[in-house]
Amino acid sequence: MLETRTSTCRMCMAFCPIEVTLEDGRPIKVEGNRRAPLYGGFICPKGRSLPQLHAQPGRLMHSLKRHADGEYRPIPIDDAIDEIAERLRVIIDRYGPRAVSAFIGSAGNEQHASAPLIAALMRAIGSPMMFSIATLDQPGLMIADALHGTWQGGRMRPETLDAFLLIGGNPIVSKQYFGVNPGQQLKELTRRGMKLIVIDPRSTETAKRAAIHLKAIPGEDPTIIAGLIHLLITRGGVDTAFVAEHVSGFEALAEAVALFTPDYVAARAGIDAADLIAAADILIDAKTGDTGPGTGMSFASRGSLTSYLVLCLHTVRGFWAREGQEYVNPPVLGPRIAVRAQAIPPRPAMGGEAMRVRGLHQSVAGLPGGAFAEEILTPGEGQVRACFMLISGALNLPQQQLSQDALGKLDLLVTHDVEMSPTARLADYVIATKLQLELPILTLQPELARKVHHGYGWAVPYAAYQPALIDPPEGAEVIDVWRLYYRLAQRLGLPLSIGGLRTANMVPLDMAHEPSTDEVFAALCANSSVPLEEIARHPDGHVFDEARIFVGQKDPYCMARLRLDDPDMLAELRQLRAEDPVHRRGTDADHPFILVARRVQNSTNAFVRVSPPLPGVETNPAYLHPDDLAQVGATSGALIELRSRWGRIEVVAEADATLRPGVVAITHGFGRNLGEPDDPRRAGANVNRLTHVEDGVDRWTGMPRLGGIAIAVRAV
Ligand SMILES: Nc1nc2c(c(=O)[nH]1)N[C@H]1C(S)=C(S)[C@@H](COP(=O)(O)OP(=O)(O)OC[C@H]3O[C@@H](n4cnc5c(=O)[nH]c(N)nc54)[C@H](O)[C@@H]3O)O[C@H]1N2
Ligand SMILES: Nc1nc2c(c(=O)[nH]1)N[C@H]1C(S)=C(S)[C@@H](COP(=O)(O)OP(=O)(O)OC[C@H]3O[C@@H](n4cnc5c(=O)[nH]c(N)nc54)[C@H](O)[C@@H]3O)O[C@H]1N2
Ligand code: SF4
Ligand SMILES: [Mo]
Repeated sequence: MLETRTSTCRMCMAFCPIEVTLEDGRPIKVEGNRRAPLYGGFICPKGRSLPQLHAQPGRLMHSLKRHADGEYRPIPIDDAIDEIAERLRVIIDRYGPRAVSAFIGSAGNEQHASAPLIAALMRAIGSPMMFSIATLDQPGLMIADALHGTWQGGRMRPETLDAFLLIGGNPIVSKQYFGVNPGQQLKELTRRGMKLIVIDPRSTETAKRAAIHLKAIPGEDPTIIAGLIHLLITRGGVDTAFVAEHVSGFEALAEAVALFTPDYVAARAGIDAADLIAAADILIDAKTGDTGPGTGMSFASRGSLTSYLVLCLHTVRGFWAREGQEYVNPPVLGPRIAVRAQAIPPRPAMGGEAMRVRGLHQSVAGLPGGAFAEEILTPGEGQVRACFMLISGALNLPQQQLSQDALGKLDLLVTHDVEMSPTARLADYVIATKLQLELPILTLQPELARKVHHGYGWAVPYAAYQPALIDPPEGAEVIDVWRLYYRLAQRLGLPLSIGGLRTANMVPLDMAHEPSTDEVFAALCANSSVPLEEIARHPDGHVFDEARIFVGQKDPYCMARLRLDDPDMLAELRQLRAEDPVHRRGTDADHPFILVARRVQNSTNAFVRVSPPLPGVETNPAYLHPDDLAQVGATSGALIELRSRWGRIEVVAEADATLRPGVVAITHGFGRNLGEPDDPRRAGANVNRLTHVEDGVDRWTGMPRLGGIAIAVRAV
């Protein structure tokens, strides 16, 4: 029997609406849902490959336990949970709650209730040791929000923008910013007159649409942004009325950026001074504008400083929503809010749990993920001995050797997966989980992410709920991830409360009768702007006009101001201005190239990939400019060695004329564990063998460099 049902792709945060053709209950075809609003039927090859993914050989059908001989054997889920609960109890009794950790990553894309439930369990245990991959992504955005303050009225509306400044991001591939059908959206916005400015060492798919592309040396983003602010100030680009009413510290900022003259910035960042001035003039001419810092600027170190300067630029130009504008990204699943055209004042960026290593500390962005491995490896009181991994801990954490040593030292490592991934191959227990079409979907993840990163979510009140479309394969024992944490709490006699979009208002879960996933969603969305039943009445997803909000008038008693002169930030900027840039970069005769990260269309991080692979992700090649490739004596398809000061990998080379010469780009989330045979042509190579937790550490977030790394390249 053939039938067509609607759902949503969760292979990345774009959450594209899809139409799934089922034959006898199995998916055979996935297309974009043309009846759905906003997306115009767009999907990408990953979405189209969902039927293949759900029929994948190698799918984990049962949970696994590693035995003393190192072999994994199936274990009934309830036995696994009994055993994990018992081991947890022993660890907590002997070492205290801090010995239990969790690490949350992108697994929540697919399993929306997983992160809130592990958070609830950690709270119930009393452990503060919950790490999140957000501190190895763009955590500087949260630091900057804290130290600069935020604008209650939010951003300017995308469809009204005259200018958009993108700093180290590539939305057409990543869907971070303009996530809804980004190619089409950018085409329409630029046709309407929006001028795009892109800072990127690569002529990306997005940079090709830019009015100005600053093809800069990686890591020079703070230099360039400081230079742009200086030009705004000297060329009449300050929104003086806005600054007078809502801002403090203008003079100090103006003084700190004064030395960032166009000639200095151009020489240091390897760009043309005329292009920098042209970019500034676009921003000055723009009545409305927005900015999008991406991973490129963050990975190259100093992500917090760059993010802070980007907010300063924003505020100097007055690029914030004014009274009467429709609020961007209103809550639909979260409770209705009222917003005004006024500042929310700065607050401290640091606070919470102290790490036992390198003086690192919790910040508003969370516990520093860069300290995770050392917290396991460093003996003494408080040492971490158990971990629940909701991420690819094997591949995506910095310094693979260190992370793998740490994971190997744990008394208890639990992960969940749909395949025997590199992380699963290190775990004591692997809980077999459902795949996305076997799960209900709610647009919770993007709405939550939006609270800390404005590159996600929807500018209009869009939401969707669709039920699970298919059953797991016959004979499989697979669960929704959240049930693991719920049942562990039951075994340990701990009551759980959850609060996803409303943390101030915790909802207790019924611990006697296991709820359905829909009931957990309902608890997470308690007091939602639009009732979940109403959302579920729209199988194509819907824009809920009743959830639109408008920016209100400033409270006459509001004294809050956005801050341009945070002393630590301005000190860091002065230090940058005084340093030797080449020394800072670490390039020399032995390490003449700079390695950067890049994402590719057909793979999301280390997320399960179909086999045979989609085009372009058979492996993760190292992209080099053709002249650089010729210089190292290699050709596309040949094996080359990349060597940093911390490690080496062998990878397939690929010529890419869009790169700035001297820059090598590679995608993360490939390769194998150390000790397993390397196979760069089929498994790819793990770029985190070239990173180090103590390299170029951001003082606020503890995040090490994941890009902008000096390396050597040679033919193998
Ligand atoms: N298809 C796909 N989509 C994804 C993902 C994926 O793996 N695949 N991952 C998701 C995740 S987890 C995230 S965080 C987002 C990230 O989203 P983005 O930040 O947009 O990620 P990228 O597409 O890698 O774009 C980063 C860009 O920064 C440039 N760059 C490198 N170094 C520098 C530098 O020092 N300065 C500047 N200015 N630019 C630099 C790179 O050339 C690259 O074009 O994407 C998400 N979406
Ligand atoms: N060098 C370098 N390092 C990076 C990056 C980089 O560009 N360069 N990017 C960083 C960024 S921005 C991010 S967000 C992270 C991304 O890293 P992660 O947050 O790890 O994201 P994924 O790799 O998508 O996570 C998918 C993996 O999670 C595991 N997993 C755990 N639970 C489940 C589950 O219930 N279901 C499924 N399907 N899988 C589960 C599986 O091993 C699966 O392969 O990497 C970071 N690390
Ligand atoms: S862009 Fe592709 S992977 Fe991302 S949600 Fe849409 S179809 Fe899925
Ligand atoms: Mo990320």
